[in-house]
Amino acid sequence: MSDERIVASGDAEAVKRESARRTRRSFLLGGVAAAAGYGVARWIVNSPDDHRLQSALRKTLNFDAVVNRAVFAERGLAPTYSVSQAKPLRLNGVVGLEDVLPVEGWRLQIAGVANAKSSPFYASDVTAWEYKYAAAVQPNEADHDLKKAPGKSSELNPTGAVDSDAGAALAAHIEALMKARSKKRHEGNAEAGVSKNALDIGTPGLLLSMDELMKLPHVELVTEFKCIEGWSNVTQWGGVRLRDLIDAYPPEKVNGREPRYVYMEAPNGDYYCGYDMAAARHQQSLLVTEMGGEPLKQEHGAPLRLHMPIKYGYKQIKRIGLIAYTDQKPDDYWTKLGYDWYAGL
Ligand SMILES: Nc1nc2c(c(=O)[nH]1)N[C@H]1C(S)=C(S)[C@@H](COP(=O)(O)O)O[C@H]1N2
Ligand SMILES: [Mo]
Repeated sequence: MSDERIVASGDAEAVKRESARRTRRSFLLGGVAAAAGYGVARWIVNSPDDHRLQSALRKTLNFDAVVNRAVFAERGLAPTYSVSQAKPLRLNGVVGLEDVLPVEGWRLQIAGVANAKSSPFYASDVTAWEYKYAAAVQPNEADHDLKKAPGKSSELNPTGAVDSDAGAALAAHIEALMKARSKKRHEGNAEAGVSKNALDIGTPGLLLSMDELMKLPHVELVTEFKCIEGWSNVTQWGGVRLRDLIDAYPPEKVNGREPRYVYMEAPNGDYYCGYDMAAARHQQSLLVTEMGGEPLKQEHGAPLRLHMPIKYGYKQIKRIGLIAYTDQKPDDYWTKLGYDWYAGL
């Protein structure tokens, strides 16, 4: 692991300039909305559905994304805070995290890499990697109660890395979450559907262990995590820049240029997210291995999750199993359920 510890905070002036710009943008968009008034409301109400939002609303979201990229080109920095301001992050969303996944049983699949064959980490079929889980907890769909899968608890701890206490702790966390949400409709993969970007069996690429990932420069970041549900939390993160991973394992060129997007998926394919290359290469986009100065917990996405402070929480995928470079705008779990693809802040 590298000793180099870099603080990814932007300088205070850059942050100030950025907030001034954002304020101007709010004015502009607010003004447009106010001026448009009744006509816009009719247009929205009468427009057909597009991914569960009326297409007019969808167009507005897409327009906002265009403005966002044109004005900021994803270069704006999210504000940073001191470590003393950081608080523990709540647990919010456990799609794809039903089992405990020790780091030894994990690999990062990378697809679309240039000259993959000449890499020592080359795999002729990255999908053949079998994630080795240590424990299983299964939500009972009927009452949102959680029970350990029978027969599984005695098989806990095959590696010694995760003991049954960790499994029980995760079960308790998930149970608390389900209780808190029991009045809401449960939306899982069954609803979002399988991602169109799921890799075909036989896709070549790289399989990286955590040891390899840890050779990239370590970065610390204290930023605000914002969930679209209306809460936020100043959180301390540690890990490596996604940008550094992309530079270390660069994508195969498409028509002589870099592909436009990065796609990520949790190991079982239940949760997935897409990012444009600018957001992926943003200096604050972090592949997280530590939270609050401690190793990342299972329920927060261990062994590896994404923090991307320029985007809402639903883009910050937990437990990354796959990173794929692609030139087609990738599928996104919450976009399929109606949220904006760009999710920019
Ligand atoms: N694998 C996975 N990643 C996920 C989710 C999820 O359900 N599964 N939920 C997302 C949403 S909506 C939010 S707000 C954040 C919550 O992260 P936290 O539980 O660490 O607070 O994770 C995001 N990443
Ligand atoms: Mo969220």
